[in-house]
Amino acid sequence: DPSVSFYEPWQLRAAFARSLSDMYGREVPAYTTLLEVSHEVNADVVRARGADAERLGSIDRVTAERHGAIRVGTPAEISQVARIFGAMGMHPVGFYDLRDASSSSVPVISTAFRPVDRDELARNPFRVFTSMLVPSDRRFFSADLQARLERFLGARTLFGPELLALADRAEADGGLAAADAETFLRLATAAFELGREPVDQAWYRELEAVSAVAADIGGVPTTHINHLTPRVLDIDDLYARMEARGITMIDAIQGPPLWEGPDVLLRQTSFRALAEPRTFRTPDGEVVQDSLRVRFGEVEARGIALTRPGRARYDAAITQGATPEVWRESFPDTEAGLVEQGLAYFTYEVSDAGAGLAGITREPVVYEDFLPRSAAGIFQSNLTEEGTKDASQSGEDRDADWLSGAVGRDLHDPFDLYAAQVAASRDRAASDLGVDPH
Ligand code: OOG
Ligand code: NI
Repeated sequence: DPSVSFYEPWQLRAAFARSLSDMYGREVPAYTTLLEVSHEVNADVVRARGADAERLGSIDRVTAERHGAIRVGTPAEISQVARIFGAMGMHPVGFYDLRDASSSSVPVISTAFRPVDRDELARNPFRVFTSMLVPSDRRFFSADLQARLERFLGARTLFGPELLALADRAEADGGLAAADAETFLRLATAAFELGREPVDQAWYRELEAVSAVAADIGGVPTTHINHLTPRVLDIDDLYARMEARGITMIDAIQGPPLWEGPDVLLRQTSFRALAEPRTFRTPDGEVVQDSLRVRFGEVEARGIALTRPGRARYDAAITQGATPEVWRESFPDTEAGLVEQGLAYFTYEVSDAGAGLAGITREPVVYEDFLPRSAAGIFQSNLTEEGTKDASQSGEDRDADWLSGAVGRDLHDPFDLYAAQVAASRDRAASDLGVDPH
């Protein structure tokens, strides 16, 4: 944008999300179809429901809204990722351990980089689910394979020195001058392009036999965006329209069912990973064309953020099956019911009720995070091979503190962030009304 001479973190974030989206659209044309259909669905919902359609975010926010998913191999790599996202005002939130999500487990632990302040979220809520391989987990990797994997990962460079220097400068100075911003955005986008170098076939296949995700991360010398997910206001409609266009979707929409009560947390679905051409180097040195199916097109609908008790209720309901019947037994069918039972987060805004009277309106807080169970499902639904896992071995302990150490930054607790948003709104409302909030 030639009118901008200095890019603040949110402008870098918004520009990066657009740039990644353009790049991913060129690499995965079906993603462009998904965007088209998402826009059609959103426009129809706004037409049909009016202001109510924007209850969980303005249509401008929702239209630009994406989440990305990336996967890296080592603490050094994830700490570099944290510097790049830090430059864009994106901070690590939450800890997800996908290694023992029962039926579908993958050898990674994850966090999500995203803006944490209300105003920053409103400007652009871009978030990236970021996973890191755990090569020391004996359920997946032998000591020998771990050693070779760590050697391979230790020898590669995902993010060059110029990109990292610009990232550090942006974070220290609160942004970048236009020319530097342009370089930063170009290098950051390029870092997530699909690699063109031939893949070592034997190495890739050896890892793939253990876990397709391990091969995707540790079988290639570069990283890439795995998927970029737009937000829709009616995911059931989107699902039907994609199938009508002849695009095969995974079997189900994951998360809560379609029902008459308020939408909570997250509902997600995706089209199946498409075969993308990749070059391989065979063990006898020949370069051959083949294909890999690792990247897919996900789409999501976001609902209201749940409190810890609300989340416990959600987890219990999901294990009983995400049917409308289970939901009717588990959740009240109005926002007022969610408030009364303390199940979800709402902010309080002072509005002018007319005739000089102030009114207080209650606004739902949109869920900004992810769900480990659907995350594992999303990983797995797009893998063709089950992989092998030795359940008799025990997994290496990896918790939020450990990941925080690897990332080199504190991990925010998502519940704390939502609660702080509610508390801030109460304070604002009280001061607007000139009363003591306590
Ligand atoms: C990340 C899977 C998690 C989501 O939306 O839950 C995720 C991955 O496949 O790398 O993106
Ligand atoms: Ni995703």
